[in-house]
Amino acid sequence: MDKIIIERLKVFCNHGVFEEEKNNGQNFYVSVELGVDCVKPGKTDNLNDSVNYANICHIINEFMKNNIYDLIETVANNLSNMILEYSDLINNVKIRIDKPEAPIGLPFETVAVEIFRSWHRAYVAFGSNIGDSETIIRTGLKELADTPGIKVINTSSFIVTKPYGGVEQDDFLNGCVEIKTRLNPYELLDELHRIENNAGRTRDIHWGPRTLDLDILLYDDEIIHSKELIIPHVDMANREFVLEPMCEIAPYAYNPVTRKTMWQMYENIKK
Ligand code: PH2
Ligand code: MG
Ligand code: MG
Repeated sequence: MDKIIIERLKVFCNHGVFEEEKNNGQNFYVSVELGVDCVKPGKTDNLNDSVNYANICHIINEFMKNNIYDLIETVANNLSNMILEYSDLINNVKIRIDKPEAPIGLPFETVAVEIFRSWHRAYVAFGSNIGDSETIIRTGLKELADTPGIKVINTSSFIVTKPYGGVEQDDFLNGCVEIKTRLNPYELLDELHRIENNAGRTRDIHWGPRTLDLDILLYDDEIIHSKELIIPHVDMANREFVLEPMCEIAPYAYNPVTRKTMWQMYENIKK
């Protein structure tokens, strides 16, 4: 990926754990690498096809002067969020904040933090079989779209499906969404749980009736097996209620473990 680079933008401001740092201020130096595709602006010679680095410098300068944080980690994190949101052309950002005058009381060159943040593509399945499922799902999807760091790109049709998995219960309303997110998989999971809880979700019977279920199907090509989270979704290949809506919005998205596309998995099980 091409980059636009800003090196050591100097900002005098007041971040720091100690009162004297907050009162007196010191110099910070901000270095940024923006992941921006330069092919199009390289041909058109039009700034509208790229990201104006001067604007980024001013955003950084103003944010750092108008806020006071204890940690440069927090400064870097907030800056990365603002920069990723600034333009759809920015795919990722690396930020380094140097604080060479930090009050350490020993000779040193500099101290710094460096973070890398990116947009990611994820697919989330939704389902409901208690209450007014259509309204519950629409409300949940609105909350998803309103969550900072999540943009809903595409939503499938809602389909009525027979319960899968052996528990006798009412029919479901199912579908899935494609999102772009700057949250990591665990942050995304927390937001999905928050939205499920807002819909009155309780967790009584495993695979039982639910007001709203939001499951991460895919997150880029990542493979995660932890106590809290498994990605890709383990049972995707057996679930028509997942594969049918996925084939509508992303037939060529694939499971990075089995390397099967949604279309291939659906062809294998559809009746
Ligand atoms: N979800 C389950 C179990 N069974 N069946 C259908 N048709 N739709 C679902 O969303 C569903 C299910 C557990 O998440
Ligand atoms: Mg589920
Ligand atoms: Mg679930």
